[in-house]
Amino acid sequence: MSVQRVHTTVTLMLPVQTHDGSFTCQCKDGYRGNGVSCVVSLVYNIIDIDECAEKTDNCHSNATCTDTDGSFICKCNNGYTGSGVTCKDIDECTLETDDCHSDANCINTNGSFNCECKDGFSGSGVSCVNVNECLKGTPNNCDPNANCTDTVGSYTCKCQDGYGGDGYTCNNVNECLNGTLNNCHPNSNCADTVGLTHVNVKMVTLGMDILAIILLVLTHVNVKMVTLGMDILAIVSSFISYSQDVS
Ligand SMILES: [Ca+2]
Ligand SMILES: [Ca+2]
Ligand SMILES: [Ca+2]
Repeated sequence: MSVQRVHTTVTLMLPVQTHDGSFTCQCKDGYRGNGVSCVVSLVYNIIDIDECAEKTDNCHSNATCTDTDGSFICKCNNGYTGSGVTCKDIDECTLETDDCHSDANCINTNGSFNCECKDGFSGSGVSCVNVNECLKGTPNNCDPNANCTDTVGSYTCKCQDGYGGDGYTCNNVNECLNGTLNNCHPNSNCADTVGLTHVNVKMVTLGMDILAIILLVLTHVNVKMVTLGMDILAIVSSFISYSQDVS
């Protein structure tokens, strides 16, 4: 529907400066006259046209048209800059006029921008907090045989004792192949186990020590027994010899 308004008496002068210092007057669009006098009157039946409603304005697609008496105004929408006839996106990220968190990435969009928390952080983008990847149930790339340590924005993985690797992949270390990695006696057998071998090695060593002590005790006892037996035998022999001498 055409929106029109009829004006009764309006006088408007618009001076226009010229190069020689004088000036000329030019009536605004929608008014008529010689410039010194611009009149809208019923005599001329001049009517203002709502160019915005008529869609006869030349505002940019990203601008808002506002009708005025005798003309219209184009103003770029929020997020855009320009004359209104031309409007271009404002890159808030480059201009750093965004409100993204310091731990978020700013992504410019046409007419606006988005904030996305960086890897290792979670939140709306305007606010971001560290993710604890080491919490039970939180997925991380640590090997099952590695210890996870949370850091701000990330985490680290370190292979547990008895395993070698970068933390993301950990493999059993055979301590028996390296004399500096086990404390087995040179004359003992080292048995590698998966993971905490050194504990087992110590257990084996302890077992060997206990066995050696038992053997030593047993041997000592036997020696005494033998000695005691020899003594008894000597006494008996002496007694027999004495008895024979007496008889
Ligand atoms: Ca108008
Ligand atoms: Ca933008
Ligand atoms: Ca973290």
